[in-house]
Amino acid sequence: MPKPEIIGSARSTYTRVVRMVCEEKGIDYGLSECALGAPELLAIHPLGKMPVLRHGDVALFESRAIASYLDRSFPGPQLFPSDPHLAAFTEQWVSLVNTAIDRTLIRTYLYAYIAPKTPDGKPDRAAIDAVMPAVRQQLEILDRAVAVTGYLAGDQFTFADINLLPILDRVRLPPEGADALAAASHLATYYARHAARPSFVRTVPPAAPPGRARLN
Ligand SMILES: N[C@@H](CCC(=O)N[C@@H](CS)C(=O)NCC(=O)O)C(=O)O
Repeated sequence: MPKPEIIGSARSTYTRVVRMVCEEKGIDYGLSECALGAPELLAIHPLGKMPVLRHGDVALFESRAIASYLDRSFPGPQLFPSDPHLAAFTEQWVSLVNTAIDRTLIRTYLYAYIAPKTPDGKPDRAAIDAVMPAVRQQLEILDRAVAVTGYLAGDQFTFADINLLPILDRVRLPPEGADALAAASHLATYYARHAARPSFVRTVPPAAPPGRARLN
């Protein structure tokens, strides 16, 4: 079987998600680094978002679709459970994270640091202050979700956890995010435990290039 090629960036949370799937399953894959909106992305994703996948004749866009394809196509631990209840729990958390939590924690909070719309390019204090109540509220939701088993879906590591961990990794970098994560004690323990997984360690993003806010 040819080697899957993930096209995206090591700095992108969604690219990291599909890389973590490969790492968890022991899939030999390649990462082709590219910029946002690059022609290689637009050739596959109609909106030019990352990541996209090439695998033999297969070309796919959207991280969840790519992850599901990789999970079904390769041996190794099953990351999308087949049990109906567990499968639904997994989908439930993936959906909430992708439709609401990513928007609050990454697109609004983190971007106010790394891509601020301020005239001087400094972090957008007004945007940060405005979004913090929602950041705290959503981290509390996640805190309750992992409190009992230490996983989002049932008592096993699934794609729901993979889909969340790169976001938590970024949100803890600026000070308010770090404080909010520390205050959500079950979630902080969850993050620390799963951040030790080889799939997470082997996909840590490189530091931001010069000229961009350095949060790591
Ligand atoms: N729903 C998409 C989201 C992908 C996404 O938004 N990726 C970001 C990088 S982490 C991106 O391409 N941003 C550029 C843009 O939104 O134009 C997926 O799950 O693959």
